[in-house]
Order: sequence, then structure tokens, then C-alpha cells
Amino acid sequence: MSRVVARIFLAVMGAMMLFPDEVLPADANYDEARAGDYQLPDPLVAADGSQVTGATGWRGRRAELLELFSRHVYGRTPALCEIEFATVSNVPALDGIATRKRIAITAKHQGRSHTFHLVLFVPAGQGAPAPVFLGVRLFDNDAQRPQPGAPLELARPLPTGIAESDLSGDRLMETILRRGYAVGNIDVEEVAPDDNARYRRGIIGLYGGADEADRGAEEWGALGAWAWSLSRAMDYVETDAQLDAERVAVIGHSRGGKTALWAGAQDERFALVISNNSGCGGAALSRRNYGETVRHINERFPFWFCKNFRAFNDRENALPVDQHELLSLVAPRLLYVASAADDRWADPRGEWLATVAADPVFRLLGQPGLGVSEAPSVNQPLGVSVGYHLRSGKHALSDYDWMQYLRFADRHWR
Ligand code: GTR
Repeated sequence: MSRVVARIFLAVMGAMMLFPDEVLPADANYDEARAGDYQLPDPLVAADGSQVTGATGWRGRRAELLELFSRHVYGRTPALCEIEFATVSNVPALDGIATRKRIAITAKHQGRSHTFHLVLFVPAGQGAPAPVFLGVRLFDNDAQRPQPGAPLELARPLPTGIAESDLSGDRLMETILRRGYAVGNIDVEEVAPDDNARYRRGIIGLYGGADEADRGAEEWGALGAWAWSLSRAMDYVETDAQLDAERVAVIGHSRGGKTALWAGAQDERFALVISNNSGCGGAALSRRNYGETVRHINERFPFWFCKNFRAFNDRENALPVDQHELLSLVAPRLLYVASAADDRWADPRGEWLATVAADPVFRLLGQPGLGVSEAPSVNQPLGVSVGYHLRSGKHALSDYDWMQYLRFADRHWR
């Protein structure tokens, strides 16, 4: 190998190690004219062809959809085993405006056990139980001053539609706490490591064995395990008198957004479900050929979904479900979907169209839903019980996004 070739090779390897997810496949389509002709399955038509006309019919249809997502997309969530909580620490934090709790959550199964941690920041000195935002990958569990998102990198003056009051800067955690909300995070590395070679070394191995060769076609993957861990965090919230289990939002960005949606779809205790730039396998329609596709995601992250999902690589039209039906599983509860205009890999338009296609289910169940149908303008949040915004800028969970979620939660919960 010549020295030049060797150097290029090392540079590329270096970049891949630094930004393993940033090396995106070159064959993605970004031409709206080639996004494809497709027909979405109707969430309100049951498998036997009958129309769902009311809340009772929806219960049955909901069960059908959950079964389809389990069998073909995310894999099956194992039946609940024994769970134990232990408070590892409970100390003042962030100059006294919060307490920081570290909770060990231990799952036991057939004489073996696995432990992971929930770290919670709870606003101090509140008379009433605090509503909670729960998610994975929101912040570093070991940081003294964790940030559950990033300040939006915007030049001043701000673009039309964003006011200074829409931003919180680098004091995001403080802002959320001062507004009376608690925030909890789970480290996915402790639940199911985010790595194809190691993802079974956690909760997946506890239930299903450590060997990849034993993996069944419908067995859950890392996203399923992460979603499951958020339900265990919810179990904990129900035991803590400082927290309000009736007002818990499950939130996540990108793969964390896919996780939040799958958790919120299955577990109806989450009163609000927030998807931030969740893209393929999250809020974006799989049938649209734009940005990341089912094949791309299965090839790069074969351990996120169940094996059956691979049957739909380049065959999205054959999927018995599409992602608007995942969103519809949140109904009649509160849903918020957010996209970023430059986040083409996640297909912002596909996220919006999925939200629109889910909306009839919310309305059938007596909720106002989006309340509009015209396409959103940049930085103009819209919606009533289903919220949506298209932020300017790149793929990120920014302070702008958080400020909209706080506003939405305030509007419905205060
Ligand atoms: C990308 C992946 C996306 C999204 C993103 C992230 O590489 O293709 O589906 O999950 O990572 O989580 O940041």
C-alpha cells in the first residue's frame, strides 16, 4: 500500500471511529419527485376489512397494530419479570435547585439478574409532585451539570419565527427544573449496549441468552430493550411521591425518539409522547423513499429491530404497517412530533405526513389532534393535542425544541 493510500485509509478509519454514525450511505434519495408512489395502510381499517368506528373498536385495532409492530418491526417485549428498585443516592444538585437521585433497577429472571440505573433531577422545594420527562440518551448520567439537549447554534439576529425567549442557552436543565419539571435518563449502554457485537450483554441476554445464533425472528432488539427500560423507569415513578405518575412524558431524540415512540405506543401510562427527529423506524413513513430507508437502517443497525424487519429491505410497500400507525397508538393521549429542516436523512416531510395520517385516530377518540392540515412553516409550532414543529437547522435536540415541549406540556398540564 502506498503511503498516500495508507494515509487516506487511516483518515477514513479515524473519521469513522470519531463519527461512526456520520458516514451515511451514498445511495439515499433526496429528490421529492422520486420519493415514490405508495398507499398507506389505514389505521382505522381492521385486519378483517371492517371500519373502526368508536373507542371500543379501536381497542381491538390497537391490539392488532401492536402485534404487527412486535412481529415485523421491533420484536416482542418479554413478559415482565421481577423488578426491584434501590436508591443508590439522593443528593442536592445544581446549586440546590434540584435533588439528584440515582435509582438502581434490577431485573431478575430464572435465578439471574441484571441492573441498570435511572438518574433523575427533581425540582427542589415544590409542594406538589412534579411532572416528569423520561428518556434514554438525554444526558450523561455521571455529569455534575448535565445538559438534556444542545443550545441551538444560531447567529444573531435570530431567524424570523424564533424569539430569544424560545431559547434557553446552555442552562437547559436549570430551565426545565425551574419550570417545575423533573427529568430522568437511562444510559442505554447499561440496558443493551448500542453495538452489534455487544447488544445482548444486558437485558436481552438475561431473557434470551447471550448468543446471537439463538436469536429468533421475532425476538426484540436494542430499541425494544431501551423502550422496555423506560417502562421500568415509569414503574419507579409510580413509587416515588415526589413525582407525578399521571403527568409523565416519554421523550427522545433520533434513535432515542424511535425508542420513546415504541415505549409510548406500548405503555399507556405515558401521558405525553415526544419524538424529536426520530426518522426511519420512528416518526417517518417507511414507504417514502427519502433519506434513510429500511434497508439502510437494517444494514447499519441490524440489532436495533427484530430479524423479521429485514424482509422489508427495499420492499417497504409490503410492510403490514407504516409508522403513522405507530403514532396513532399514542391516541387519545398527547403526542408531539418535531422535525428539523436540514435533517434530510430523517425525512422531515415523511415525519409530518405520518403525523397527519395518524390524526384521524386522535379525532375518532374525541381529541382535537393537530387541528390543521396545511403544511407547517419553519419555526411555527402548530397543533392542539397533537403538536408538531419544523425547526430550522440540523439534526439535534436543541433548546428551541425543548422550549416547545415545555410550552406544550404547560398548556395541557397546568
Ligand atoms: C443515524 C441513524 C438514524 C438515527 C441517528 C441517531 O445514524 O441512521 O436512524 O437513529 O443515527 O440516532 O443519531
